[in-house]
Amino acid sequence: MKLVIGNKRYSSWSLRPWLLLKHAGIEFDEQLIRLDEPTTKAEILAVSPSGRVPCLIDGGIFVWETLAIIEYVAETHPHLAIWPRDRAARAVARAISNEMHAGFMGLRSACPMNLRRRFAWRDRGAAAANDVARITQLWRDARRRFGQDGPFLFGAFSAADAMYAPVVYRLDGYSWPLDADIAAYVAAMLDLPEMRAWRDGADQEPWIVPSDEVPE
Ligand SMILES: N[C@@H](CCC(=O)N[C@@H](CS)C(=O)NCC(=O)O)C(=O)O
Repeated sequence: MKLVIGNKRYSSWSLRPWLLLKHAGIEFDEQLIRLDEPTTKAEILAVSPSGRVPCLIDGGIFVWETLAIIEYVAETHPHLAIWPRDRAARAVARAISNEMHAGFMGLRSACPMNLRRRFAWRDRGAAAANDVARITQLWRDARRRFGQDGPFLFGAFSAADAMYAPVVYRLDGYSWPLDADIAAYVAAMLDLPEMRAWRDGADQEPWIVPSDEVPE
């Protein structure tokens, strides 16, 4: 299996399946295509028909779109609890993962993922604040209903945590003020060896993508 990803510093979509595969202990090769270069589009289109990363390649099978990749991994590794085993938990995990995939543009555009910078707290606008309010509500709800057996949204780490991993980096990197229960979840995620490894990878990248740099 090969996972094609973008710059670790910026590519929030690439992080999600990378983290999931690493945390599950699934072996894969990694191909990084540098974003925002003159050759980027052609290089991505050679593997991903949407022209976007991530893309998972398994033999002759090409899977693009993050949630499709996650479902492919779950289907090909049924012995692993990629999604929670409990049906009610799994339904909520899929719902909140889709909610992440389809939305939260306020937060995503006001606070792009940028692992090489830390920002002091300041108001990032109503749209971002509304998104964070909704995200923290759904995290709290998942933890309260299904999180008894571990520090993650559904207790054990699952695809839902992978889907929200870039939000964790954003809340941390933009110094967002957090209630204690949400701060504990963020800390548990940041403490994952795979989250540290992704950040280490980002630290080694010299490349800057100007459109992803927020002026302060
Ligand atoms: N809906 C896609 C979004 C993928 C996406 O937007 N990827 C960005 C990088 S984070 C990308 O490929 N950008 C390159 C480009 O547009 O040229 C998914 O779920 O995978």
